[in-house]
Amino acid sequence: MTRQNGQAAARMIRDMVRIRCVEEELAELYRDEQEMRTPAHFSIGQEATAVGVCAALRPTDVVYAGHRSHAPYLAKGGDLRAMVAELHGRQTGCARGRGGSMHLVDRAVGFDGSAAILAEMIPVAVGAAWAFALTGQNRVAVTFFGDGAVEEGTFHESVNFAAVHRVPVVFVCENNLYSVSSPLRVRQPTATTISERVAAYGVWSRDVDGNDVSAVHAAAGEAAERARDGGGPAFLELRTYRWREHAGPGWDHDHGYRSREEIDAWMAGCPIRRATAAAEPMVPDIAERVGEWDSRFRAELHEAVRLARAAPWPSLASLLDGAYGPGHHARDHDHNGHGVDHR
Ligand SMILES: Cc1ncc(C[n+]2csc(CCOP(=O)(O)OP(=O)(O)O)c2C)c(N)n1
Repeated sequence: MTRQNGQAAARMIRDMVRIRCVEEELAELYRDEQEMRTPAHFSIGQEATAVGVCAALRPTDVVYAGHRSHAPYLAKGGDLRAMVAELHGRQTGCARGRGGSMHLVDRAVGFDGSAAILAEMIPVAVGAAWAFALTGQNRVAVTFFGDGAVEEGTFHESVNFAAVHRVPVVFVCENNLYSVSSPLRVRQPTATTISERVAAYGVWSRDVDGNDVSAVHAAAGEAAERARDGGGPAFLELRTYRWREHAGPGWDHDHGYRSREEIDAWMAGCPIRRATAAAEPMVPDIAERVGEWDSRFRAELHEAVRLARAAPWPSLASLLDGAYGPGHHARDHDHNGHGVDHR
């Protein structure tokens, strides 16, 4: 085991700890106050998927996500303060306070967007990746979505199109076994897995332990490099589990749609704990470092919350900026919020 491997493992653990700390602190604030009025879908327990995949990408690659977007946004390097301001509806938010938790974006780091409509960003990612291929850019697009999004027609259209045109896109399905409270077995055929069905399109497809960050990283690296080298699209089914309720900060042990034993078993397989144990031989002080990161990231989150609360709301006059409709013209903004008028 090399020092480099140890450093890479430590970086991924750090990034997972950051997402865990940020989300746990946000969940506490959600529960105790009413400052953030956007529905939020936490990825607590699922951190290895976003971190393992994004660690395998280049800064010039782009990522899209769905409603459960905090983790991929942060893993791709999205600005934490802009995310927290967005959750507070402020002008300084990454979507200028208009999008909330499910519409994060940070184009400066290649987190090109997320949206609340299931599977909506999948064809967008395919389009972006196809443009990269057509213009000879050595970049890939990655799209995160849940097992529920696989039931949308546009998912199949997108996979079909990407397969036919050998589009450099990586489809990342975070299979956490549930769509809200419906288990996978009542929604999809049980005789085959999602990755097997996608393989039937002729797409390179892998079934991966999504709570093993090294396995996710290795599979994503292979997927991205194949796509980059003209090998066409790739699909990853990452098996993981969300610890909290579908939307919101609470636990749902008593809701009756999944058993206490099942939740406990998945929590015992915590991706951060597993990665830390695996890294110990290479990085003997890893547990100590995790402790330091833990306090640092919780403090970082509270500073971001303090800044967000002090930030201005979007002005009423700017309400229709960026919107299309009768009686006004589209007005786009670049990433820094400077208006670009197309009139
Ligand atoms: C087209 C569409 N249908 C229904 C919904 C409502 N909805 C929001 S999240 C969700 C469940 C999604 O499950 P999955 O894709 O597995 O992702 P997870 O929440 O488990 O991460 C549903 C049905 C929606 N947002 N969009």
